[in-house]
Amino acid sequence: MFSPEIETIDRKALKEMQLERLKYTVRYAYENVPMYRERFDAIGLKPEHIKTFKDLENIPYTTKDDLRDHYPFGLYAVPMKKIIRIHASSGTTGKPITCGYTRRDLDNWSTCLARLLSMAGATDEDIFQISFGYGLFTGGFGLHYGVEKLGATVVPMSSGNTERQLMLMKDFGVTALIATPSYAMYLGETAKREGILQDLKVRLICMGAEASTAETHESLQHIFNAFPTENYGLTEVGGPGVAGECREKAGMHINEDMFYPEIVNIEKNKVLSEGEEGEMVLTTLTKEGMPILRYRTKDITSITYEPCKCGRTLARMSRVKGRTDDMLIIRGVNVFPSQIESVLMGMEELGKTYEIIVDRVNYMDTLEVKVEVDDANLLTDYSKLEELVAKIKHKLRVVLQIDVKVKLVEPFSIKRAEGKVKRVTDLRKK
Ligand code: DLL
Repeated sequence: MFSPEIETIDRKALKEMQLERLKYTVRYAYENVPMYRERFDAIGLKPEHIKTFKDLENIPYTTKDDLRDHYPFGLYAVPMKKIIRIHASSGTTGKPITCGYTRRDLDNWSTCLARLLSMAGATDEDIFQISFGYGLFTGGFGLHYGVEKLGATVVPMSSGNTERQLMLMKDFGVTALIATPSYAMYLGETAKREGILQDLKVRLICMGAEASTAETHESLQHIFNAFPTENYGLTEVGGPGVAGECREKAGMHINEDMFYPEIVNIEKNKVLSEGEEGEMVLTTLTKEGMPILRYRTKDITSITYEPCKCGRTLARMSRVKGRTDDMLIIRGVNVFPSQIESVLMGMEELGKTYEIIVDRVNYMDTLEVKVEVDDANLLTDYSKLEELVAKIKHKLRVVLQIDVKVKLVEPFSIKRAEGKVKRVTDLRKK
């Protein structure tokens, strides 16, 4: 363990530490960030009113729009000379949002990541290839300094150039790969196609930045003969490093000394209990550069506080089911792309890449899934093809309760993503 004193901390002691840090952060944000002071003053709330975890519920949420409205540096709590790094996330629409880090923030950030990598099973003997983009995106640099803090070797490859990625993985004897799940899959299937899988020494795959399913993890484990894990985070609270899986793969341990998580039902404005599914809301506990109170992540998950078999006492969040804004409503039925992925990735006749196309025809929503077959020969055998389409449709119907149109296409015919993958095209929005 990288920080055993924190990772196995007695929960009562953790709660005390969190409450103290929470009170400090609330006061710090109030005194140094005008937006928070104005919000508190508008409802007559003072930092000293926050005495318990329950009191936290009186603080209004912070949203992505708040970050956009204060672009670029309006939410920073320190003068710019104390900010030594800036990252940003563009999202798909609108202005980017930024996050500013002080020296201490960067140090805490790399500690968070070193912990997550170590709980995933990495040691200082591993050689990591980082295939997340380096740049304003938090993935590349975030993981980079985490690997260095762990004392392992970094190959700062960045994203793209798949052939070269594989060449270096082989030549450098890379033992641990860091990538999005979709890019890890692309690397795996390309290595398989080129017949070099047996030359790779990858034993660990650390993924993050996009949703994945148990079936995707199993496929990757099978392809690389390596242990897949994932970690979670977002630019608004500093990037990756919020939570990650240990070897038990029974949820992602949250770095609770640095982040205070709540699971909230936003419509009812209610903080939910252990095990209940809702939106993750995060408050930073140690951030100097840009403290954030009650950030609405839009990510749907749940939390358990049960101690883990690995010996850690840090709470665990379940795999993210999806984002509230990624949820599709098809003829009144809620559909998460992750439900479709679970079905497709669990079928060995299919390849690992798919697309979801939503449209409206004659006032009716339609959902089409386009997926690659594993073996191109299947596309020439009409009866087998029909049979497979029917099987997929049936499985999707069982999970989604709606009819889905299925189109099977040739292996490698769908464009691969090198960073975050975009699987859904919603033509209704046009
Ligand atoms: O994706 C930070 C990150 C980088 C996390 C590398 C892990 C590894 P953003 O670009 O701001 O930051 O996107 C944040 O990505 O709100 C989730 O919707 C999604 N996301 C991140 N990790 C996971 C995950 C980075 N493990 C948004 N599972 C978040 C599902 C994830 N979704």
